[in-house]
Amino acid sequence: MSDPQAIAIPAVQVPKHPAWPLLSGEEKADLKGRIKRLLAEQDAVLVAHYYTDGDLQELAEETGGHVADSLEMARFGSESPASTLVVCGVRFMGETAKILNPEKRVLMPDLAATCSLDEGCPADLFGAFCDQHPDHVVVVYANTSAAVKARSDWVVTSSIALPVVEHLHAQGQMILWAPDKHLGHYVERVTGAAMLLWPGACVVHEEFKGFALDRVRRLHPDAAVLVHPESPDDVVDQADVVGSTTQLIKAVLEMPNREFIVATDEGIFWKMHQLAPDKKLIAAPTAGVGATSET
Ligand code: CIZ
Repeated sequence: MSDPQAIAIPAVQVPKHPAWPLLSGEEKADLKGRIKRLLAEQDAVLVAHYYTDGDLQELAEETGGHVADSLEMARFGSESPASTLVVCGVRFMGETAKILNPEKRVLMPDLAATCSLDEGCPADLFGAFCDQHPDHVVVVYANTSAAVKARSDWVVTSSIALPVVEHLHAQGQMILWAPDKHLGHYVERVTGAAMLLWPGACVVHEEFKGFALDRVRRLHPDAAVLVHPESPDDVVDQADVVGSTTQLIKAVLEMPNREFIVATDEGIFWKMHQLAPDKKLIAAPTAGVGATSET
């Protein structure tokens, strides 16, 4: 099993979520009012990821909570005086909040919300793989379970992966990277570090197709292409900016272009629209419908 390509990672099951009824404006306002009251009563604060539904992001901001990437969510949770953190995101984000705030109560609205990268890297298989490469320093992406993080030497998010790997590479360390092979490959290309890559991938980003993006770019020649590095190489290769969610939002704000083709989960459009309402956002093409977190 020392060849990463030989690792049979489990097929990722997209969990069934309850189908929520579409609420009328009045029902939604009512529900929001109840949630606001409960947050206040329970000394709780809402922390939402950029990939969640816009209504949740709005509610987080209206109630003194925060909308951010996983690193900033964790930081906000630690700095908040609230004794309960309501983490709106996938399971690893709730786990990270609990690791950093063991004394706080951490709640999640949907415990079935998970991440295919996390699901595709079970701790026992991963541990066995690490054991076969004791000479490698283990760097894992934040999108993993607490058990996988516990087996690692370093934990990174997409916003800090490059400087951490650059640092280890400069020290001459051999690196084992998990779980996202596309992000790992991107990090290898930028840093020049050759890493042993766990063969996982994100079901959302893997849907983006290079040939289809090429066609959309021709239709929008003035649009800047923003790509998350969990995407396949032929998508990353067409990017004007490759970056984490926070870096892509910053690009929409700071670049002079009026149009952007965005290759990451469409949940991010809420924050991009909020900060740059005059800019046109185009979802990067997939083989099917646009990308959104199915897990
Ligand atoms: O670290 C995060 O929040 C994720 C999942 C993506 C990103 O690029 O920020």
